Amino acid sequence: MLKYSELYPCSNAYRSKVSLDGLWKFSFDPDSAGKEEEWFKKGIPNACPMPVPSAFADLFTKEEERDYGGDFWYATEFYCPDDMQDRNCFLRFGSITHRAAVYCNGQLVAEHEGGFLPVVCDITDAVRRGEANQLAVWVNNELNESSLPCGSVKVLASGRKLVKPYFDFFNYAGIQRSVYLLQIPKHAITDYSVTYELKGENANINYQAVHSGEGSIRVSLYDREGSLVVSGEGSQGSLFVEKAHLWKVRNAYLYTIKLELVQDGRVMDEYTDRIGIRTVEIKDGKIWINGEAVYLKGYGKHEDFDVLGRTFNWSVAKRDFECMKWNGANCFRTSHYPYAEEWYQMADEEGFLVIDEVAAVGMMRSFANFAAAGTGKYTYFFEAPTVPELKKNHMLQVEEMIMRDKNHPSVIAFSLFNEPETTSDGAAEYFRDIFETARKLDPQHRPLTGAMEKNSAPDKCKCYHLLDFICLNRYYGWYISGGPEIEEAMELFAEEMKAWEEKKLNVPFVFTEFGADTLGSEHKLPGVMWTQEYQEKYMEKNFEIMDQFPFVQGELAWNFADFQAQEGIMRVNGNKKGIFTRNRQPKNAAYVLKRRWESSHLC
Ligand code: GCB
Repeated sequence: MLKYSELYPCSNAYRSKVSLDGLWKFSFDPDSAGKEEEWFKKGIPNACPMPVPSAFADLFTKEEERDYGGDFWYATEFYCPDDMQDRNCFLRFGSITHRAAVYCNGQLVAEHEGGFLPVVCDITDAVRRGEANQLAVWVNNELNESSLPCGSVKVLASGRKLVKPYFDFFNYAGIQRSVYLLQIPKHAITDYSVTYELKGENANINYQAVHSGEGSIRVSLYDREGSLVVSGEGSQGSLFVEKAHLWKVRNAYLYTIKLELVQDGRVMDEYTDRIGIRTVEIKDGKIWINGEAVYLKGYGKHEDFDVLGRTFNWSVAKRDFECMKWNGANCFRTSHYPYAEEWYQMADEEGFLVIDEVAAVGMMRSFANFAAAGTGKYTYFFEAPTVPELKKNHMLQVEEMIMRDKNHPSVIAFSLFNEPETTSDGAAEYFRDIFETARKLDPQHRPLTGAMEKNSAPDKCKCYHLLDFICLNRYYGWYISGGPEIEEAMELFAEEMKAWEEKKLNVPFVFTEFGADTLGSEHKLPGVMWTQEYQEKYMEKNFEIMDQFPFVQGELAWNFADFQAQEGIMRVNGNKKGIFTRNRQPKNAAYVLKRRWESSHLC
């Protein structure tokens, strides 16, 4: 029941959700002693107060705390009311990064691998109703070559563990999303999905609902004003919507769908959600939403903000959407992991298109994949003994992501990787299976893709044929021939594009990354690398090449905003490729994108 809790928590006459966010207790466990010493029963020693949700790293002032790698614990007490004895009881964490074990009153209630998708614990038997309950959570933030994302751990001479990501963002960890106590009827709606067919000005919503226990399903659809549009009965069926209001790009219309579980004329459970009628199709080398071709304009993003780290925050999300709307964007990629569900809710409301990415990043053995990409260096990643375990985790997380996000109208595609080594037969076999699995899971059969770095060249890549549209991450004029050599870089860029063109793939290409590190403080005329003037020039030059190839159907600049990354000689307190600063103010290049994205030739 409620496997992965695909349904976002809601409260109504049958269900209750109570937030457990607040000040919890927190303790590092560098010797991994907690499980054996039963801290989940005895309480966690040397605890300090810690907000939940939060990412602990940037809250501390000592290096060994910020950069901590290993086990750590959270604990809190929560009260469970006793007026819902007939309900099942769950805890739902939006995510726990990267792996967790949850204990309720000393009893293990869930274990979970993967740091970016919900952790749901059935505590019906463990909870004490009408009393205070003890909750303890073991967390570990280490990375290895079978975790998503990939990385490794180095033990320093001092004995301290240092997590070494194979990717370019800070390894923020902890309970970074909200926690809810849920009370759900014993016989409940456990999942639903919708698909759409447009018929002239009308539409069919094909729905499928899953429930536990006896009973039958009743479905009702309400318009924006709350008026009933159509209703239906049965676990699956079709709702005919006359003169349907479509969910359009940057012009969203959301209906409310209400599902009820009825037994002998009595409603046992109800679940409501907001859905949008829209179709997605890849055809004739273009991306079509509701039968209209759309050019993707926007960003690769991160969940990242000063002090908050990767903690979800509604105000940051709101500001991000306002900035993206201001410069004419219509799309973003959840690079490089599934974001908090609230991001997708906002995208649904705002009519943004989302490429939803699983945390399959770092599948190339390199501590600076951004620098290693394009060098031709080969690391035999998909020939390692860790691959079967990695693949198992990858498949599970693809499944959890699709289960969680399948009903969001904003989600128009799933990205199943970022920059793996795609040049070996091992990779081809690995990704064939991942894509096959994903294709079976999505009821809407949305396009599947993955973002490919420079080594995934037209003559070397063994995986591009799996992608419904091809996503390229390219840094011509930055990692490749930057600064005074930018004209040469553009020649190389055009050469690569011609090679793709010659393949006559007839699928759309989207640039999912292109960018130049730029310090908000630096100006120079004429521009040099790291100045705002250079970022402007870089963007303009790249666009000149993209515009020469009609099969380019989208451009998502890297990155929406500056973000925190691991320390190193290539990063100045984080990655500075933001078009906006980390506190969400525009750099000069934001105006270049605004002019371009608001001009009609890209519509
Ligand atoms: C990439 C990665 C991204 C990095 C970016 C960069 O190719 O996909 O995670 O942040 O390059 O800025 O180097």
